Amino acid sequence: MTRVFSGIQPTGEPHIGNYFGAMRNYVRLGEQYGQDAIYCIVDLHAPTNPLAYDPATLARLTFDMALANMSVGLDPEKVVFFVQSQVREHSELGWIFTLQTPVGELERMTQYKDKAGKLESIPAGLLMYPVLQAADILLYKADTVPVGEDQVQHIELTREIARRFNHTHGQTFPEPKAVLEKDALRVPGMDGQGKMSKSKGDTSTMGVLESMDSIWGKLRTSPTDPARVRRTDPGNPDVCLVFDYHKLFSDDTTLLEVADGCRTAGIGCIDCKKRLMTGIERELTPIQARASELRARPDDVLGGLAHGAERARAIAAPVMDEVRSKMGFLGAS
Ligand code: AQP
Repeated sequence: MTRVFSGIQPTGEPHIGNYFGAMRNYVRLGEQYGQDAIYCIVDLHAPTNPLAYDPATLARLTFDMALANMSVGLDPEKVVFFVQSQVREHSELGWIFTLQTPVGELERMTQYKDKAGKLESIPAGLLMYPVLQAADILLYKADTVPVGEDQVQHIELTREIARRFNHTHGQTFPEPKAVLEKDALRVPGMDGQGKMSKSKGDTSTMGVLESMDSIWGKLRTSPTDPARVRRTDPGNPDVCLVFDYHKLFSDDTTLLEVADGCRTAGIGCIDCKKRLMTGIERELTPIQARASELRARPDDVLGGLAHGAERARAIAAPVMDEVRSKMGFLGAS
């Protein structure tokens, strides 16, 4: 039996990296696996990065993340969709896994090194992030995890954590595998500085719910092939950020035309960007229209999440009973 689990952090407005790398996949797998597709807004993870956490906005960002996912097509009636802090078992299983995970393994995680490198004082929670993530996945005995490429190392660690627990306490958890969206492994940021990331802020991201004017404002000045200085210089689409976005948003004909136009200097960068805007509008406008409708009915969003948390608890409770019993806790059934 396949069971899918994935989480998304409410650390900012969802962007097209999240959308193409993960959210679209959530919907597709949700259609296929229904109640065995479990998705979670991982709010307990958000405060692990003090640069991206603000208590005054966490609740709004959590709501907006739910709204965005529902607008993209995630149906809380069909799948299980909820907020992590509403299911206490995540924290409990996370603690149990910290007991068995060597600190050295956690210090090797690339995401930890990237984020810790920017901080003067590193919260222990940042180091423990992938342990809680393993608990998120294994609490549901999920074996399939749709994520972007940046999360593959964490999923490998989850497999290791499952193996270690099974070895010590007997077969309990599956060893889950990451499922990647091959066309959107690592969507680059609009500033041209590495992957698009919520916590890098507004200059890096193209928001799923961002207005077309605002997107155009950033796209107009975003970097292209640095060797193409004048309009008459031929360019190389393979080193151009805008062409990376064309691959996500444009149809095959447009893709061929802009690539050819760039190489022969037949199209200027601004015209190329305008053609990209057509694809962006086509993809995001219907999502944004659904988001506006849903925003007028906040109880539907909150009700969907509450219903999801109830279903999640029903799956998680017997798994935690099993874990407590195998750990030898007094009174565990
Ligand atoms: N640029 C990206 N390209 C492809 N996939 C991406 N994902 C994130 N950025 C890209 C995937 O989106 C899912 C949810 O991500 P997350 O919220 O759990 O955290 P993240 O990977 O750390 O994403 P951000 O935007 O970079 O958030 P912050 O800045 O808060 O850390 C994941 O499956 C991720 O792979």
